[in-house]
Amino acid sequence: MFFMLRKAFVRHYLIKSMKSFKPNEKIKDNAYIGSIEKYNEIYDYSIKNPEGFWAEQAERISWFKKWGKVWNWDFNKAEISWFEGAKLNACYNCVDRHVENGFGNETALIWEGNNSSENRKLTYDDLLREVQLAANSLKDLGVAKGDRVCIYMQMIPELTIALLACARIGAVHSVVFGAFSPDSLESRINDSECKVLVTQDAGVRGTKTDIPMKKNADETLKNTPSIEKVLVVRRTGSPTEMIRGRDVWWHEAMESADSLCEPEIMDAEDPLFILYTSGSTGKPKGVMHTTGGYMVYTSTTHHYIFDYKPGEIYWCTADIGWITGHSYIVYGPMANRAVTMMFEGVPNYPDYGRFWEIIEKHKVNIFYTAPTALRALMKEGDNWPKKYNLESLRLLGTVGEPIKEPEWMWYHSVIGNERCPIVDTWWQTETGGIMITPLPGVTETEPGSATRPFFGILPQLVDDEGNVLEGNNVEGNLVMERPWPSIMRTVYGDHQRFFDTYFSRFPGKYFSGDGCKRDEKGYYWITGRVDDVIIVSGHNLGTAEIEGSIGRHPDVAEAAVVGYPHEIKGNSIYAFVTLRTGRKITEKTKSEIAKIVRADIGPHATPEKIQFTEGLPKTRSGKIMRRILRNIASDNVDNLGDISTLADPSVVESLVSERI
Ligand code: 7RM
Repeated sequence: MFFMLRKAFVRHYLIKSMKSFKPNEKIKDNAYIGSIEKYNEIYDYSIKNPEGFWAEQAERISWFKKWGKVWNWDFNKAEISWFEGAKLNACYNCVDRHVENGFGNETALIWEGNNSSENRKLTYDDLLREVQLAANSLKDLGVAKGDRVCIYMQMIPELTIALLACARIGAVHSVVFGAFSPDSLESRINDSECKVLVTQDAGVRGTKTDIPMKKNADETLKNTPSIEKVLVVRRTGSPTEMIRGRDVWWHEAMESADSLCEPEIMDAEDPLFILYTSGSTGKPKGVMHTTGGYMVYTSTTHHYIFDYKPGEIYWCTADIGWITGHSYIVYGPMANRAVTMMFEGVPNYPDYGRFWEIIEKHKVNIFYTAPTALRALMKEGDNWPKKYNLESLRLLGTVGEPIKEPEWMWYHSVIGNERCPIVDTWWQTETGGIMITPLPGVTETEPGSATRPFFGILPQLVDDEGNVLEGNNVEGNLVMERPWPSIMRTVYGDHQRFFDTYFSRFPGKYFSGDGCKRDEKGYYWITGRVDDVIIVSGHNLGTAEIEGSIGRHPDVAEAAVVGYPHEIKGNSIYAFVTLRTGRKITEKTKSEIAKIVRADIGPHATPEKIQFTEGLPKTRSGKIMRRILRNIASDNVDNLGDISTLADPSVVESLVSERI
């Protein structure tokens, strides 16, 4: 009993902090919003008159033609549109208009290479020139409006240029994270039938100076019939096999391309991009975003949440392979004419001071990173950040998973010198932009809480039966009552799956898949996923995908995968594996399983622990009860919860005693 009480207390303590931090006066005086009263006033207006509010915010975007109706939606059919009939171009908004307004010689992009000796700066003029050449290069390869282009690259300027070039000609980009394996690349290309692949000869990251991107792609391209051409950026100059008639060097294509390319006139609801994210079945979902609402929402949120002022240096450390890079390195900041930074390397190369060195070198003002990076850096002690001058920092942000008090406090005191507000931003690939967040100079923050909804966002907590939990001090499933401009529009090629995943669990509402608590102040505290997705170092991994991969080992009968807390990665993967009868358990089996997962999905999906077991805890209908496995993996075995619905409760005993 004492044990259970203590555990409950510890859990409560971890989730609910006692600390709170008032907005700093200097920030408050200069902030766009600057007081809680003003936030409340605008928030109330945005909820009472959403169409009026979003029509006003939409003015920050340049439209070739305005919309008829601001929104149309029916969550019961998973149908949503914003600014329908309006015309715009995302690339024009991120580049051309800044040049037309006389800001062409201002910096658009600062690129910091893996080694600090490698730097590039592109002005908006430079970007306009490069983007037009790249857009014409794509056209020369046969890409037309509506075609899908897969982009498989590392963090180099050409990646941003490739995105904007697609947007310019109305092609739909599908960025595949550069560390994904050839198999993952293959299924993503085939799912959306991409016509062209843009990649690079080799990648450079940390101590790795020759990541064989093109070679990986070639492996994939044996099984991707839709790909007609491959555009290859030269990054390292490594020997690269080019296939005649299919592969084209980026620099050669750019040389022969026409320098003028008019931006395509797109409808607000024309697709802008597809980005794959793991789901609870093995097949990744192609999250599809459209143009108008996405541009309005990402630019509005970037403006208010990062309180971005002209000339400030803004650095989001995410990879453009994830939604955070799409929305808050490229589209949001560039629509706002920000100076956006892009970093090719990793936080621990050449040493653990790399982030702080870059902040000092480029005088970064706004820094947006992930809790997993903070934990890894915090572990190495305060001397690394203390070696550098971090006085340029004005605002800090986090995203990707719940941030716990120790790393929040470290961020606040050691990095922010107790002077910088921290915006803990909750959102998803599916939401396109930040949904729940503090505002600088406005919100009193508490470590671990994303605090309050952004303008126009109406979150709700519901219990498992869908009953709305009113008032404060409640905990349940996080849903949204209404759409916002950047909500995804469909799962590419599978609208039924879009409906089933997000709108069927709680009819008439968007279900985030996250659990959440609303405290006595009305602040939101995300407690983590309630479905079968594990977040490892900020990467979303579907349990089913990993289980499917483990199952490919010839000795494996069945596998169930869960996450358990990990000091650095946030969560680590624990695999429970049943072997086929008569197969021997050996260390070799373990390493082979790990190898298969690494090859199928990527290194971040490799199980840290593998436990062989005679059986898995299943309900009578055959559904594995992952809740029990999660408790075992987290060593939380005193309180496994109700096991009476199991088909065979006796399996639990051996699972517990043989845990690793
Ligand atoms: C932007 C992004 C989405 C999932 C989401 C949450 C978790 C993200 C926070 C967070 C607590 C946060 N897109 N998550 N941000 N949890 N506090 N500030 O990460 O599609 O890759 O992941 O990430 O579980 O549902 S994502």
